[in-house]
Amino acid sequence: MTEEWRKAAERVRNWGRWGADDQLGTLNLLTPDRIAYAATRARQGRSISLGVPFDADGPQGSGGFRRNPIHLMAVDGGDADLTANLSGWGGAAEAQVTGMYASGPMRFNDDYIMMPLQAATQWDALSHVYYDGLLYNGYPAAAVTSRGASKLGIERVAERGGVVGRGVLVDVARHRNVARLDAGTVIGPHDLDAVIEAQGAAIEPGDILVVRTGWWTRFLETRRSGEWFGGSPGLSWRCAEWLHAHDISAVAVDNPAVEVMRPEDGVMLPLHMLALRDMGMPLGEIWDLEALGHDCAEDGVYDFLLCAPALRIPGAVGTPISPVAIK
Ligand code: UVW
Repeated sequence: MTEEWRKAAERVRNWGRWGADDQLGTLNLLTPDRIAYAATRARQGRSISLGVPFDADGPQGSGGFRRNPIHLMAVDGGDADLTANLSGWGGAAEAQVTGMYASGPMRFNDDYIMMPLQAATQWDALSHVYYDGLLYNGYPAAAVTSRGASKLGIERVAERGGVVGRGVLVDVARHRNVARLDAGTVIGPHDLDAVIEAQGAAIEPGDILVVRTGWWTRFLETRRSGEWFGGSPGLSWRCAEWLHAHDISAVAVDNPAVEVMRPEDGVMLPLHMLALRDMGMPLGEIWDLEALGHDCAEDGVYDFLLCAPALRIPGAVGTPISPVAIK
């Protein structure tokens, strides 16, 4: 790790800022005042989905340590025929389904999903990454075991009712008049300033920064997940001090990892480390910002009420989400 990166890590580190036992990090900046203010940004009653599909055709491919979701039906209408035509097929399940179907014309369907919590649109919990053996706020890496995260699990976010706040879209691709940024494009702090100034929505403390690169459309075009991950444009780790100085509460991008996926100064996932481990700032990945981008360009309004609650999964290091922007 470079000296420059280490020094930046010290400058942005929020450990102790909200108490020695804090597990929420920058979500502490989403105060009641800021949430009430965010609600006033929903003025026209338009709700825009920011989530990508959780399906077998998703961005995880089949080769890495993650897989695409597998969706299985557990009960469906065809089971009525099964109970009628194939007695003895399923023990207790048969008894249960027969009992329900035999009692009248009303039926039900049920299903399961098997997937990594990081399969598609998600928040990374603060327990997701670490270095030098320490997690955010100095918790030991050993706080995360095969039984889950005993500290900094995603349930902390869910229990506090988050993530809800004022979102601000920074549409870097549209600002540059391109459908999407080229592979490997690095977005630096000055780029954020330039786009925000052109768009006209000033950043305020506690805001959730939502950055559009257009990169999600590349995946939809090719469905080649390896190339999509490896070529991703995104934020430079040098944006960490910008995020810190502006008191951003969370950052979400339409790419796989928020940051640019090319080595910057020899550090592995450098912005991940500064955001999650040093600042305590949740990262939102694989968001679909196409509809929001169009909407903001049309009415010239780049802020909105953003609702992206975490699932309450004790000990999880991330959560699938289906965020919405309400304008
Ligand atoms: C890792 O940091 C390993 O994954 P993600 O980009 O999903 O947060």
